Amino acid sequence: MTGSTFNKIITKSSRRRRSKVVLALDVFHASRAKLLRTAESLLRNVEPYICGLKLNQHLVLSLGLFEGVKRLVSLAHRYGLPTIMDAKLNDIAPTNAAIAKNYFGAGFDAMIANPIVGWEGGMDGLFKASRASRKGVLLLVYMSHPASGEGYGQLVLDPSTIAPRPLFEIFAEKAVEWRADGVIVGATYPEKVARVKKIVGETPIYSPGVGAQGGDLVTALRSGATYVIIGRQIYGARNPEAAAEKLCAASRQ
Ligand code: BMP
Repeated sequence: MTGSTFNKIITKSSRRRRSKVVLALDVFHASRAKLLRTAESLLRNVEPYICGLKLNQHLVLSLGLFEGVKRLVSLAHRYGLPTIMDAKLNDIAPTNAAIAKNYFGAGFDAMIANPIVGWEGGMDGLFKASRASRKGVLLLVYMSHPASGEGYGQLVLDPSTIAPRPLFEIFAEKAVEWRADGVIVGATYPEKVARVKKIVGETPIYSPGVGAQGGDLVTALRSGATYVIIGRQIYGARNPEAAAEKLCAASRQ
């Protein structure tokens, strides 16, 4: 649903910067002080070419949520960039809600979650906490890694239908029903991106797996992705700024 608060923020950021690239800042360094400096300097250098920042546990575990990570989130906000916490939440409602409230407390604008736990007593807690804080929820629908089909591609007998259906199609339908702010579909499976697009319509599709995992940015966007999530192809490049600039330009086509 494009009208949500989180969608408004990222749409505005994407239009203003003319970029559909969300940076996955998954850097690591044994020295925590060096790690924070590296992460901050990377963000400073590439910020003109991205429309959002996604953090995973890489930085949370090393830098601490209310210490280094909160500083990074504030830095992103100073540039006008929305921030997504990739915790892939996957628990009972009170636990999901408590984890999300911590991340929202540190300033994050949206959470990534796994719809496998279902609504009642699972995802409902997360959506309630997110709506109360006017934050976003993005749901995994088809992941980017080679074994993704073992889970998301399974044919299941949904109680509402007679014939077996791929699980990811049901997740895509649930994302619409639950009014998620976006779905995640791997750029490594452009045909899945296209299929999900048909189901979710205006709900934005975030597509990771570009570059290092073999996915192609332009193919993903042409297949229906709204944004691409990119990590190593930017922060692992000899010149991250030049890499981000090139990917940003490619995302405008
Ligand atoms: P990279 O561009 O370096 O492959 O990083 C992709 C990022 O997106 C990582 O943070 C990863 O955890 C995340 N991700 C993914 O790669 N595939 C998915 O299906 C879902 C993800 O969140």
